[in-house]
Amino acid sequence: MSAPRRSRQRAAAREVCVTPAREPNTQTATGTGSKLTNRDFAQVFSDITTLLQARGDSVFKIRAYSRAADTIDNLQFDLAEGADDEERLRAIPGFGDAIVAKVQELASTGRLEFFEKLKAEMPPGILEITQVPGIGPKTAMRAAQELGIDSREALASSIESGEFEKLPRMGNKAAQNILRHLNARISQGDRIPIGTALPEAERVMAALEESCPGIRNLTCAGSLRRHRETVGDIDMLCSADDPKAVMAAFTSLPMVKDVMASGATKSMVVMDSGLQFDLRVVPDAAFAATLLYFTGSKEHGIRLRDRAIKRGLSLNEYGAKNAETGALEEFASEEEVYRRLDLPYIPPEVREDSGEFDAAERGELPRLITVQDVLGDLHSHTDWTDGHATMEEMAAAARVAGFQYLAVTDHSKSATVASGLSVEKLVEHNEAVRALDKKLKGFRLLTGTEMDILANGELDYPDDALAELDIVLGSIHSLMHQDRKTMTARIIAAMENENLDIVAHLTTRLIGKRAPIDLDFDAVCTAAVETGTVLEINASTQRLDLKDTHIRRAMDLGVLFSIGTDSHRPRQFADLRYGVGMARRGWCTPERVINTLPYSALMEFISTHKSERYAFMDRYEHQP
Ligand code: DGT
Ligand code: CA
Ligand code: CA
Ligand code: ZN
Repeated sequence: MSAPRRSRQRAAAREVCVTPAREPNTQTATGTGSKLTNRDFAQVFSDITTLLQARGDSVFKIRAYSRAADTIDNLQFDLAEGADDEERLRAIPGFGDAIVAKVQELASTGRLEFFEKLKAEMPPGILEITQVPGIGPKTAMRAAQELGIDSREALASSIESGEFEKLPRMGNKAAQNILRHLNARISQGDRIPIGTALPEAERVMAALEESCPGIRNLTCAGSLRRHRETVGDIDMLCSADDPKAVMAAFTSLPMVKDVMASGATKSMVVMDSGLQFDLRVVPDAAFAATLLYFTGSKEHGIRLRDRAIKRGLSLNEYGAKNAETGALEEFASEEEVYRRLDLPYIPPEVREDSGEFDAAERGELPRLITVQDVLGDLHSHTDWTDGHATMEEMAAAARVAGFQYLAVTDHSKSATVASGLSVEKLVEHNEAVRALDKKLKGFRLLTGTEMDILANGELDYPDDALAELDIVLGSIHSLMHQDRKTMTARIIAAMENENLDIVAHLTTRLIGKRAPIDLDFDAVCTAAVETGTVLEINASTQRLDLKDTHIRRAMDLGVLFSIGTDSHRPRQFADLRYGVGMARRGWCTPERVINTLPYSALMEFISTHKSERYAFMDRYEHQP
């Protein structure tokens, strides 16, 4: 087990570019001086696609740009660096004269005249409001021209005033749904999704370590270390003998855009990514106490200080001061601080003052699941449907990421946007999975599907087709605005089918973009336990679904989980860590997650009748 473990850590460390939630990039490539990434190029082409669609341009032109955006997103080399090599550009599928010229212009000047002109010709706000689910380019155009809507805020007030729903083919129900998605975004505010923040923090930490050899113990703290799904800013901490040198290195990193504050031991900067970073430097002896303090949460810290006072200590950023003698006790680790306060170590993810102190006192803090506990991935896509790599490439990448097995779960027939597989194609797909599985040594593939749960809870494939598969995921991909009662009944009806193993991304929310479906969560959990169905913790950075509070509640209700990366590209297997982070925040233990089972035990689990699977998992003895 030690070999794959090492390789997964390596893969995770290399992974500095986890797909961020797509944002309209209003100042795309307008020469900030820094080199464009492939994502920047792809974003420009995808924005062009949107604008051409809005103005009703030719479908061929639209398709050319949208295809270019997609291709660039999936490119294996750096476009900005390779842009001079015209032959290489022309070899890229779909790169004709127009695209090649635009890539070169962008790479050399940082802007694109064609794009700037297009933006100037169109009403403002099109790119912003097409980001809202339910608003396509055509609707955005009509909203702009007929109602003067030029921003999310203007859109929200137009819906609230009842104007917006009068647009052709809109109506009150559709308008209200758009408003729900808008509100989901507003409640996130300016907070950054962890899928953007963590890779960005790793990029900055790597650069800082390189430019400042004297630095020790560099780590993130704050909400990022606690793995919250969004963070306000990024807090970092380190120790060093020469704090001034660290501050100088930090504030002059190439990615720093603005220095907001810079002191002898503390600086605050804004990076070119727009993210705000705080860095503090302390002496080695104070590091543990400071880390504890700046990891938070604030509420957890307050409870810790209360406990310290009861023991005649005053806890601060440097250590614990004896209230009588004034002597400062220092600590070599966070564990030591907790021990001094008669507590076991409490992991950062559960430091939210939500019951961790009581559990710790009673010795009932669970052993939280780790990335190393997860042995296989049960959710992935290939180019058989909407994935961007072949089955062979995905299997190889899953293995490199440290997994021992992988379920290939392409989409079912109703998922037309994701080019779902017909029943006949599904049979071919199974054969392909089995054939590849035979070829691979020391790695196993499972056949599977991510199948739509239809409007009334019926499944998208007939039972005899499903019975052939190792893993059947069921997902809501359509009719997401059903009312609570209908939706709950729909999901429970699907779970009652013996062939449905796992419900994937239950609430369908997209962080900051799409509101969750309305459902009776407790009723779904109860039905999961009763029917022997597993609920997925989807690790995709846009989803994180179930989220922490759901997982915690479902743990209490006795639910079993799987953690799936939902990878559509090879690099996304590294997203496992985000799902594990959510699981840990939900107090989830390895014993409750079926893909901590070794391959043979997992196969036993799925060949057990659904009604006996929970009992199987209860009986199973995990190796420590
Ligand atoms: P964020 O940035 O909004 O996602 O949340 P945090 O938790 O990272 O909060 P932040 O960045 O304001 O501060 C980092 C940590 O510093 C926080 O988790 C706990 C500690 N801290 C900050 N302000 C206070 C305070 O007023 N009292 C206490 N006890 N701790 C604080
Ligand atoms: Ca913070
Ligand atoms: Ca902060
Ligand atoms: Zn899905």
